[in-house]
Amino acid sequence: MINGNHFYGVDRQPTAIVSTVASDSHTWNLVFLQLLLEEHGYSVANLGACVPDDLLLKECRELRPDVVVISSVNGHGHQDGRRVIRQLRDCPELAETPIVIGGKLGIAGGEGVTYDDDLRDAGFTEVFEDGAPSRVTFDQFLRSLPDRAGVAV
Ligand code: B12
Repeated sequence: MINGNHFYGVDRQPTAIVSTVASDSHTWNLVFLQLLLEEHGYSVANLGACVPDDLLLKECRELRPDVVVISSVNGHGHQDGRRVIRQLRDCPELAETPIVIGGKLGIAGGEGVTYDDDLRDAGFTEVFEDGAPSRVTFDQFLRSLPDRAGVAV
C-alpha cells in the first residue's frame, strides 16, 4: 500500500535538486542549501555552478525530485529564473512539482524593486528574495510539502 513516504512499509527518502542558473558562478549558497535540505531529511542532487537550462531540465525530468530549489546571488536571477521556470513548467511531468527560487535576485537588495510576484506569476511555487518579505519562511515552506509536515529538524 502506498501511503505518502511509506511504500510497503519502507521509508522513502525525499529528494531535492539544488541548482543555480546559467549565468551564476557562486557556489557557497548551493552548499548552504544542500546542508539545510539534508537536515530536513532530503537526499540532495547539487548541480553546481552555471547550470545550463537544458541540463537543469534534463536532471529534473530524470530524477523527478520532490522539490527543486534554485538559488542565484549574482543579480541576474530574476531574468534567468523567469526564463528557466517556463521551460520547467512546460514539461507535463514538472507542472505540479514544487519549484522555488531565492537569493539576491536583482541588484536592489530586496528594497524597492522586488521580484516575488513576478516570479510566482511566471511559475515558481514560492520566492525567497534576500531583504524582501516572503509569504512564508523557507522552513515553513518545506514543512508544508506533502508528507513533510511532521518531520522534525
Ligand atoms: C565569494 C563571492 C564571489 C566568488 C564566488 C566563488 C564561489 N565559488 O562561490 C566570485 C569571485 C567567483 C564571485 C564572482 C562574482 N560576483 Co560575487 N560575491 C561573493 C561574496 C563575497 C560571497 C558570496 C558567498 O559565498 N556567500 C556565502 C553564502 C553561504 O551565502 P549567500 O551567497 O549570501 O546566500 C545566502 C542568501 O542569499 C540565501 N539564499 C541564497 N539562495 C537562496 C535560495 C533560497 C531558496 C533561499 C531560501 C535562500 C537563499 O541563503 C544563503 C545563506 O544565508 C558576495 C558578497 C557577500 N558578502 O555576500 C559577492 C556577490 C554575491 N557577488 C556579486 C557580484 C556582482 C559578482 C560578479 C558579477 C562580480 C564581477 N563583476 O565579476 C561575479 C559574478 C560571476 C557570475 N558569473 O556569477 C554581488 C552580487 C550583487 C547583487 N546580487 O546585488 C555580491 C553580493 C557582492 C556585492 N555586494 O556586490 N563572487
